Amino acid sequence: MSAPPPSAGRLFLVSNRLPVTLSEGENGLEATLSAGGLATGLVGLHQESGGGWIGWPGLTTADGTLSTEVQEALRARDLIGVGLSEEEHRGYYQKLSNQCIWPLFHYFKERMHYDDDDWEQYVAINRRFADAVLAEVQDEDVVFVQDFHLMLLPAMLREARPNLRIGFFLHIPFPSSEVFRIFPRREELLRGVLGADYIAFHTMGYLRHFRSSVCHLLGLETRTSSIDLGDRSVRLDSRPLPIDGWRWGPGSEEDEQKIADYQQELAEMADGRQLVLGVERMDYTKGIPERLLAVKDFLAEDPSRVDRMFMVQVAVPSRAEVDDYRELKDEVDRLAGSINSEFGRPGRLPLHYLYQSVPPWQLRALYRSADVALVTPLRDGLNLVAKEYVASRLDNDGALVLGESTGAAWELGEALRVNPYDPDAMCRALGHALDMPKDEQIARMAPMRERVLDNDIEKWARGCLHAIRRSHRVGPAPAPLGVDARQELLENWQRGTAPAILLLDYDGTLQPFAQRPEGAVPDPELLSLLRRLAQLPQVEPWVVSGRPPQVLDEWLGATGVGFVAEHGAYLRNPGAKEFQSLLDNDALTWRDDVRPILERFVGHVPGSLIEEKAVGLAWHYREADPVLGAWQARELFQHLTELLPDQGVQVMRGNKVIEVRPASVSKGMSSRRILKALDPAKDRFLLAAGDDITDESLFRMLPDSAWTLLVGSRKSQARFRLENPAELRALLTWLADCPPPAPTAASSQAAGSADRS
Ligand code: GDG
Repeated sequence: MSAPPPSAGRLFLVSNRLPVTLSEGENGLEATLSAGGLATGLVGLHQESGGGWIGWPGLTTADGTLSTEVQEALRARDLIGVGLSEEEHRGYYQKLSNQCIWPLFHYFKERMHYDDDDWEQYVAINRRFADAVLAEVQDEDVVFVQDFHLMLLPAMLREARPNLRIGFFLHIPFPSSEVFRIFPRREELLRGVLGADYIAFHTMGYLRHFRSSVCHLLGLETRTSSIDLGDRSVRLDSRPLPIDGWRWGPGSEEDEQKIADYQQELAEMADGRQLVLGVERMDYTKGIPERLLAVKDFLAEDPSRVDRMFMVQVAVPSRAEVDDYRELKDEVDRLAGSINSEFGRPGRLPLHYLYQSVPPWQLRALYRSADVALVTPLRDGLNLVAKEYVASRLDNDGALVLGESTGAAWELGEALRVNPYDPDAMCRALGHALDMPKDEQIARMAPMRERVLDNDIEKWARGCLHAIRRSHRVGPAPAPLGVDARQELLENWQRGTAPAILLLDYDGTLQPFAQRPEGAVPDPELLSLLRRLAQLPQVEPWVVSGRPPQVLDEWLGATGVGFVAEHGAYLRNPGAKEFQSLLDNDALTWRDDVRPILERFVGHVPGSLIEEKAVGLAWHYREADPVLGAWQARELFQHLTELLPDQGVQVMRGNKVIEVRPASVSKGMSSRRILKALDPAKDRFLLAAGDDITDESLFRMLPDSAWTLLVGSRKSQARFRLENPAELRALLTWLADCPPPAPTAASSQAAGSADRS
C-alpha cells in the first residue's frame, strides 16, 4: 500500500463511538481495536495518511473529560478521545440521537420523543466534537464524519475552516421529506450536513429524499447529484457500505476447527430439520416480533412442520436503558415462549432464542449452517447481516428472505423480497425458502455472492476519500480589481483596434437594488455616463438585463446604448429603434401548462401575482405574507422543477420571485450573437459586468482575455470583482475620461465597414 503524497492531506474519521475497547493490560490501560465493518475498512486508511479517528471511547466521566491515561492509551492507536458525562451522553446520544432521530428516520414517528433540552445537548456535543477535530486538523486535511449523531458537525467545521475537505456518510435511512419535515429542528439538521463537500447514502432512494428535503425546506436548487450553495457546491452520492468479505470465507485452522465443531453441534440439534436463522440487535426497526408472529402462523398452518424446521433467533441486547427497547424485549420474550409452548415437544423445540451477543466464530457457523436466513427488518438503512449471510455461503446455496425496506434490497435483487408487515407474504416466503430446490438456491445466491465479494470495504473507503477530495471546490470569490489589474485594463482599453464592447447588467450592477423593481429608475448620473460611453467613437456599450424591452427603452433608450432584454430573448443594436426577437416559436409551448399552476398559487397566497413577460412567466410574492410566501415559493419551485424536466425550460428563483423561462435563452447566448456579428480578427477590448447568477452564463461564454467583473462577493466565473455599483460606475467614468484614441478617417471607415456583419 503506497502512502499518498503529503500534499494530499491526512484523513481524520469522526464517529460517535471509537472502534475500541479499553481494558487494564500489563502496562496499564490499553486500547484494543474492534474488528469488522467500518473499523476494518477505515483504520488502515487514516493510519497510512498520518491522521486519526476521533470519537467517544465508550466510558462516561463525572465532568465529561477524559483522564490523561485514557487519552494516552487512545493516542497509542492514533485515536483521539472525546469525553462525555453521564448527563451529556443521555441528552445527546440516548435521547436526541436514539429516541428522536433514529425512530423518525426509520419512519416510527410515534416513537420520536423530542425535547429542546436534548437538542441543546446535541448541539453542544456536536460543538465539542468540532473543537476536538479543529484541534487536530490543518487546512489540507480530509475529515470524514459518520452518521446521524453528528449531523451538525460538517457545518461547524466549515464555518471555522472553510478550506477543509469534509465528507459525511449516513448509515441509516434518510426518510421521505414528508416524514423528515416532522423533525422540529429540520432546517438546522440539513444546514449542518450541507457543511460537507460530499454527502453519501446507502441508496439512491435516500439521496432523492435528502435532495427533495433540501429543495422543499431550504428552497435551494438541487441537481441530480449536487446542490449549489452559491459560494460552493455539495456533491451527493449513493455508495452502499460493503462488508469485509474475506472475514466470512475460510478462516485460520483454529477458527475453522471451532466453526466445524459448532456446526456439528447445530446439526445434532437440528436432527434432520432445516435451520432458519435470524440475527440482529434487539431493535424495533428489525421486525423481530413480526417475524416471530409469521413463524408462529407458519407452524400453526401445519404443526407437523416442527419436524422439518427449527429457528435460531439471536437478538443482541441494545439500548436496554430505553423504555421502548425494554418493552420490545418483553414482547419478544413472550412470543418466543409462546411458540415453544404451543408447538414444541420435549427435545423438539422449534425456536432457540438467544438474547445475547454470540462470538464471531459462532456467528460464522450459524451463517454457514442456516438453510434460510430471515432478514426482515421493518426498515433498515442497509443491513449487513444479509450481506454477511450471502458471503458465508461457500457453496452458493441457502435461501435469503429479505425485507423490502432494507437498503440491502437494492443490491440483493435475487433474494426473496418480502413485505415484513404482511404475515401471509412472510409465511409464503418462508415456505418458498424452505422448499427451494438446490439449483434455484444457487441461481439466486451465486450472483449475489459474487456482487458482495467484489466490493470490499477498503475499496469503498478509498472511493469515499477520493470523492471527498474531488468534490471540494470552495471557489473563493474573484480577486478584487487591484491597482495593477486596473492599469492593465486601461492599457487594453486604449490599445484596441476595433470598437470596445461593454456588456453591463443593470439591476445590482449599474444601479443599486430598490425596494420594488419599478423603483430602480436610473439617476441622471447614470444616464449621463451611459450617454458619454455611447458617444465615444471606439466604444459600443450594451445593457444586458432581465428587464422587458419596454422598460429598457423607456428608462435608457435615449442614451444610445444597445440592449439585451429579458435575459437574452430580445436584442436591440446600439442606436437602433426596434428590438428583434431571438426566440423560436417552440420555445414558448410550456406557458399554457405553467400558467394555471401559477394561478393556483396566486389563489393560495394573497398579495402574490403573475407577471407575464414576453418570454418568461413569473410569480412574485414580495407583497405577500413573508412566511406564507416563502413556504409556498418552495412548494412551487419544487413542483415546477419536477414537472418540467424535459421541456427545455429552467425554473429560476430570484428575489421574492419564481420565474420559468426557456433554457435556450440566456445572457450568454445573446452575447455570443453580438460578438458573432463582429470581426473576430480584430484586437478588441471586451468587458462584462454583472452581479447575479444569470450573469454567469455571460462570463462563461466570453474569451479568457475578456475583463469579466463580478459586482459583489461570491464564487463566480468572473476574473475580478468590484464591491458595488458605485465602484463600477467609477471605473466606467475613468475609462470614459481616457477613451481609446479616435480612429483616423481611413481606419474608421475600414473598421466601420468590416466590423459588423
Ligand atoms: C447500522 C444501520 C447499516 C450482530 N449480532 C452479532 C453480531 N452482529 C453484527 C453483524 C453485523 C452488525 O452486527 C449489524 O449490522 P446491521 O447492518 O445489520 O445493523 P445496525 O447495527 O443497525 O447498523 C444498518 C449499518 O449501520 C452499517 O451502515 O447496515 O442499516 O442500522 O455486522 O455481524 N456480531 C457478533 N455477534 C453477534 O451476536 N459478533
